[in-house]
Amino acid sequence: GESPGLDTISHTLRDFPRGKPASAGNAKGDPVATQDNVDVVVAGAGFSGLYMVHKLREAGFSFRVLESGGDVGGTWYWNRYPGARCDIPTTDYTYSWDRDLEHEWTWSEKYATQPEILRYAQFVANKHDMYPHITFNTRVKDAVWNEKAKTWTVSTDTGESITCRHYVMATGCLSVPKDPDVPGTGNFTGGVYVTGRWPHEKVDFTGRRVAVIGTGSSGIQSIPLIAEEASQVTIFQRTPNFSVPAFNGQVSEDRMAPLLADRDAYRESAKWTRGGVPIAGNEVSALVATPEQRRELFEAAWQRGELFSILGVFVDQSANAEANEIVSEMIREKIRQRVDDPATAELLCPKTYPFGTKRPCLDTNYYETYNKPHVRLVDLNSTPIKTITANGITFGNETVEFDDIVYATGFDAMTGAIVNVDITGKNGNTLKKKWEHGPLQYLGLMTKDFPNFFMITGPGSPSVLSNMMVSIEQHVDWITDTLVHMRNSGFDTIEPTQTAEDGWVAHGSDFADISLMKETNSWYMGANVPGKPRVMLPYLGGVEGYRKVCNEVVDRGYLGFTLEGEKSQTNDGVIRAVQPDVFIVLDMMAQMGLPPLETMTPEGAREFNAASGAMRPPGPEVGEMVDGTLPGADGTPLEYRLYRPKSKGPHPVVVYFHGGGWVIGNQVSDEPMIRDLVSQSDTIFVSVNYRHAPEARFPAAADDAFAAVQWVNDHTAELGGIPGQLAVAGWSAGGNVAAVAAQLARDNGGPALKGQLLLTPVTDGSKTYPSLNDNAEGFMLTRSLMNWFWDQYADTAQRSDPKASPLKAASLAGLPPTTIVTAQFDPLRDEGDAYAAALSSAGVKVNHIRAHGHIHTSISMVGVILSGAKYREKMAAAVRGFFS
Ligand code: FAD
Ligand code: N01
Repeated sequence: GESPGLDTISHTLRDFPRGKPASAGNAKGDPVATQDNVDVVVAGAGFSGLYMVHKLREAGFSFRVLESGGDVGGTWYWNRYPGARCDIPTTDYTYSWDRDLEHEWTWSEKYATQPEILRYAQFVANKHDMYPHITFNTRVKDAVWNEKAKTWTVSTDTGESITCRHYVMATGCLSVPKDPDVPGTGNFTGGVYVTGRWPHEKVDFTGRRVAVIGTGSSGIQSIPLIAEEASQVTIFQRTPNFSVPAFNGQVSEDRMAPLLADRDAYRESAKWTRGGVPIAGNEVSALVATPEQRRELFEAAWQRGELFSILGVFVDQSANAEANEIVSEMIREKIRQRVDDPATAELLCPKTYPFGTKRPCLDTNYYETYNKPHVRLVDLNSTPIKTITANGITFGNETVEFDDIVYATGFDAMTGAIVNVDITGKNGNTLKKKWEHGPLQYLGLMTKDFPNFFMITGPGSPSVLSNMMVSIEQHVDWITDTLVHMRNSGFDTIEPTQTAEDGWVAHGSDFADISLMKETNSWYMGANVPGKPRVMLPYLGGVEGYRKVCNEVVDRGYLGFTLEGEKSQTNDGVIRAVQPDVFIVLDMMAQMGLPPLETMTPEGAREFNAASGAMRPPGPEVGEMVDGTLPGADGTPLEYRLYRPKSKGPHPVVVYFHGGGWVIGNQVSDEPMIRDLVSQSDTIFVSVNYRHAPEARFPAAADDAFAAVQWVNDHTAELGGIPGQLAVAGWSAGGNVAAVAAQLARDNGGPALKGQLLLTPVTDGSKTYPSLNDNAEGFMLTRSLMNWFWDQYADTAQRSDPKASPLKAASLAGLPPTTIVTAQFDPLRDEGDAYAAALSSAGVKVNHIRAHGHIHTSISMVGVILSGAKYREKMAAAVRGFFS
């Protein structure tokens, strides 16, 4: 990232705001707060810092606010470029904490301009007499924790040193412009402008030749207005952005109506939405909708001109690439309609990443601007900038002269302002060092080894993915409530535990893993700043889900925090340990209040299971499905379904046994997972039903399983299989009978098996493993259901028989290569783990896959629980491995 021009640019950045005296002090000339020992220091006087002032004053804390800019407003103080506006309707991008404000201030437009939003911030600061608390033109340089005194010492670039108990960074997510990493930036002698540090006086581009580098929101908002003045505008585009028309103007009726009807209810409802803006959710899948339905839903969302409507046309567009492509293409069609020249239109159409994985833009006349004769688009992918010269830019094979260069190149987002301050916590640990590979934090609010250090809308919180006003208020409330709680309870310090922090970071990355966002080079991923670690910075769980988490942490006695003072308290633990999508499904099921299976008759349980199975996505297509019967151990015909891959046979064959506690299910009850495994492993699966308990108790199921394996082995060629290429597989009770069948095959002279694949199997009913108690309830398969299954299947005495509990076999030597998948929150986890360990000790080749954050049933839920997909991939790879 070294470029000769950085110094000049940094100098330019430092110099702003131009025309204002860079003296420390209070903007209004009131006496400036001068205390050097306070309860709380807040850095930043944007909307976060201002609300902190209100809350801290209300709670009776002493405090100082330090702001590097010359006035309040933060983002809206610095970003004065032409066209700067909000992209959340201003009716929603509004404080809710002052009820009267709702009547005293009226936004003039759907999306207010920067000057209006800045005036609003100033209005609030004046109304609530906040200015005397804020020291302007004063930057926090470093902050050091004093472990003995339990205080922070905060130092400024004006030479002040302030001691405080708590240090809060309200320094903004998009407040540090990224150093323009373009070669030769320092050579240019014309006008240089950075959107995020725009001069206070109007910049007049009339008659000038202007280059704009960057086509994010700042570029897209400013380009049309620059083009209205300039004689020539050349836009240097690296990655095109998706932009939709803002349709700015009057606030729409349907936005205003609910607000006017009941403002409190409206504001409250915003707090319990995904994005912090009340909006009717769409439950339609793009993959299921007809072309007409798609068009209708898309046009309706388009006409609203709102980010959250176009981001939520279809329920699956943010998680499913195919669904996303449907929306992406409809937006591209619109872009093509707006741009006259087809070649330019194609360059403006984003094609390298899914819609929504970079922040989309709302524009006014952006694409139409390219229809003007004096506006030119340069594609940096085909003609990169070689260098900026004294009076122009050399790119491709040409050099073009410019009077001005506008850098709309974005920000060092979310972490930039925080690590810009040298922060030293316990034992000399620095935050820069700790965050070298990504922001390690708990709830985006605090970080271990840095007691009493808080961040507002920090990395790890929904932050920039939400209406920031709603998120800012929630964070400020949480922080001040915590400070009040500490004061009332005699605690001096608060700090997250290692367990809690690790758990939250893992939860954040689990979310990223199931989103389309992690593949895209966006500032959400830190990918816009050279050398910045690539991690998902904001939390993807939404405003509502996150608020629940924060509230639950408090309700559970500050779970994951150590509080110390007159007394000391640590409630260690992880707030969200199950996979995010597993959590959502469990939450939904809990709300449905379904009756436990074990309260039904076996027949009732079977019907219930079949009915819920009928609602699942079917799983991927396979080549062919053939139904048949084969003779069971006692001659009873057993139904089977054969799943053939699409490729030309013959194929290896897996004999598969379904789950269902030996009581429920049948040869088709695990079909979506089987289809997925078949298509991924290119192997035939023969899923065989077996006799069920209580009608046929132990050992009927086990004997049937072995009989089925023998029969399939004898008929491999007729079934389209490769003789001798045979393995067994099963899930849960099916894993149990598969494991038993493998032992019987070993002990009865064949058939020879190439492998066994056991997904969360039952392996030992003879004793109670800890996981049966730890995961007894709340994870679908419960301890009481498992006990009920066993009671249906086998007497207590029979459960020590290796045909019921394969772990009890005298020897496990000589069994085929084994892949076992166990799930962290499965009551059966420990017996699966024990079987894997015992097989391994007996010399069997074992591939033990531990599914972190999963439950007994989640890996089988194809198309519902996305986080299970990677385990099915591993299972399919294991199957291929058996036969390679
Ligand atoms: P900021 O407004 O960034 O304020 C932080 C302040 O801290 C700044 O004034 C900065 O000077 C100061 N500071 C930083 N470091 C230090 C230091 N070391 N010492 C002292 N002071 C320091 N969000 C939305 O929800 N909706 C929108 O429509 C929207 N539009 C946006 C448009 C633009 C152009 C940009 C850049 C962002 C937009 N955002 C929007 C995000 C916006 O940043 C937030 O909505 C919100 O304004 C952030 O407020 P804040 O107080 O947390 O941070
Ligand atoms: O910054 P950005 P922004 N050479 O990072 C390009 C909020 N906001 O200031 O995509 C050439 O989005 C870069 O290209 P690429 C909003 O949240 C809101 O526009 O990295 N090009 C990209 O095109 C927004 O998302 C509003 O390939 C280079 C652009 O510069 C966030 O702030 C308005 C380059 C940067 O886009 C940031 O927006 C403004 C290089 N070396 C901002 N480096 C509203 O509308 C970067 N680029 C409310």
